[in-house]
Amino acid sequence: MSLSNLTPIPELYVSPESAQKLKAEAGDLPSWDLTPRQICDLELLMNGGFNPLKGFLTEEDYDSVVETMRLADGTLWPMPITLDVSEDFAAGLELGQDIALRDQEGVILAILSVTDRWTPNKAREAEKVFGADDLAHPAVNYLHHTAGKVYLGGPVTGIQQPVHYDFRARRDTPNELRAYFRKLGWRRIVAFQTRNPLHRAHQELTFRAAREAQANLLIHPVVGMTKPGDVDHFTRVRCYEAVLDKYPQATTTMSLLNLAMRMAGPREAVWHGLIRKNHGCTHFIVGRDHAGPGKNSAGEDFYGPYDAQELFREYESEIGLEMVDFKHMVYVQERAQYEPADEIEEGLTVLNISGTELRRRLAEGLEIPDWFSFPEVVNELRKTRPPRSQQGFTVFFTGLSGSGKSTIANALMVKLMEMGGRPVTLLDGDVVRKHLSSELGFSKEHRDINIRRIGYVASEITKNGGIAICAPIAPYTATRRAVREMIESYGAFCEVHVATPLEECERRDRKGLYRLAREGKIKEFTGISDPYEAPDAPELRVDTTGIDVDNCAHQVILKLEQMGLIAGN
Ligand code: PPS
Repeated sequence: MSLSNLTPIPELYVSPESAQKLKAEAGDLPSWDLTPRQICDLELLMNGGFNPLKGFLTEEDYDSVVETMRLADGTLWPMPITLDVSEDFAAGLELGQDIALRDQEGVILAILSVTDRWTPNKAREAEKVFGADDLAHPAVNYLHHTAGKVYLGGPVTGIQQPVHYDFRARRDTPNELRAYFRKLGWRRIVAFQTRNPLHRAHQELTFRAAREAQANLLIHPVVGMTKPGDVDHFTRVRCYEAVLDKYPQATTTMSLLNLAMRMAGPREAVWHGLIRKNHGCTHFIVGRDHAGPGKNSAGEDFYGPYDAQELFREYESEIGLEMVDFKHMVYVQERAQYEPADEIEEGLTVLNISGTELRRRLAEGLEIPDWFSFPEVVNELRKTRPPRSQQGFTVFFTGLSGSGKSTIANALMVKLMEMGGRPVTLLDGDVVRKHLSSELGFSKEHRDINIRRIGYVASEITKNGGIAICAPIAPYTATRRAVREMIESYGAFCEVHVATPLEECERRDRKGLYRLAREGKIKEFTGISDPYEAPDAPELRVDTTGIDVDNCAHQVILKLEQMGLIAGN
């Protein structure tokens, strides 16, 4: 079991000539524009990374995978790989029909022969696959808020690989890696899955894992989709390249995997194992809390720290890959070296920096000791994550019409401009509706589009180091959450609930809209004839009743200081 079988595995691509022909004919087919996650899934389907799958799961396979972690024929497969689409698109199809799958620029990557179409029970999928129907789980949130309502299934005919412009030399299909191992005579290969930068502890544990398994090492980082908020893959790959030099020459290689992770802990570990088996590996490192999604909405871990190792062990022979348990490595000061935490005698000084502590040190511009990481890695991280007081951020006001959002937002803008250092942009509700969303009304659908547009612009401002101040009503929790996610991948998000009560807003009725709404002359008016879902846990809540604007804006400034976003004097 521990010697690799490096013969090629089946791919779903047709010959270049057939691909050319299919492409020419596909112009007449209905087209589905793939989402970023679907592009990742499709790439691994086509290149054999998801072998033995031959396409997107049928309904029967899906049910079986969800319930039993097996395809309907009994083959082990723990993750539903489904093509989610909109109801409108699905309604226009007939079973048996071919559809063209296109990337975001419209290039046809594959043809899907639709054999199945169904509306999944997403709550059941969440419970069974991710362990809880809890929106704090990133994949459950995706399932309910991003994925389409209908699933299509059927075999895929591969036309061409998704195009990547970055790190091309570092991307390998399973067959390319197999050929590489074959060429170098590597027969035992231990894979290390990662979505984080590598520091000295990781280097030490992977090095030890390879030694223990008497295997060569494949560092196999995920560059498709990882957990929201992770260090972007461009930075990570530059870090990995720096660390690669620290391994003994000719024992180790690195290849990038365009996988869209689901953070499904134990099931994900089994899935990762099958994927690495397809890539020609014989051993797989499974650590503490493998592919863990973080805390659930009750503040507890979704999975036990060793659940993934246990499930993997149960299926080890079926996966066909040996597990190498992750040894939690810590730094022993007296010996000036890393050792497994469970092997250290009492009385020695153990040093460790957690992920959270590292982020804090980077955010505050503090020193990161040499025993923890490599100077090259720290340097890369600092370039991407300057201290918080130099990063972009977004202040997002939400509240009823007339609650005082715009007035406070204006005051805040002036105060921030007085401080200087970063450009400030105000995306006020009325201004946005004039310049960005003039065609939109106030239905739920239109409000959501409006807020997502604001979120998008704010995320671009944040990404580029500016301050965005938004002040729409933004009445829906789910949409505000989506905006938060968009922005938090680039910088901080400070939600301010302007909680002035409805009676007070109506009493002020600055624009005379409440009167018209009461008279039924304005439909769907927030607070009167349309809902407002107040935020549960905003960074700050202010009520303008009896407090002047300057004071409210000052409260926001204090909050921003507390969050480390503006440096105190
Ligand atoms: S939303 O829900 O976030 O998209 O709304 P927003 O873009 O902030 O627009 C709010 C301003 O539009 C005016 N207006 C209405 N508000 C709520 N409901 C209805 N039906 C409506 N029709 C017009 C209103 O003046 C809001 O301005 P603010 O600044 O909030 O008082």
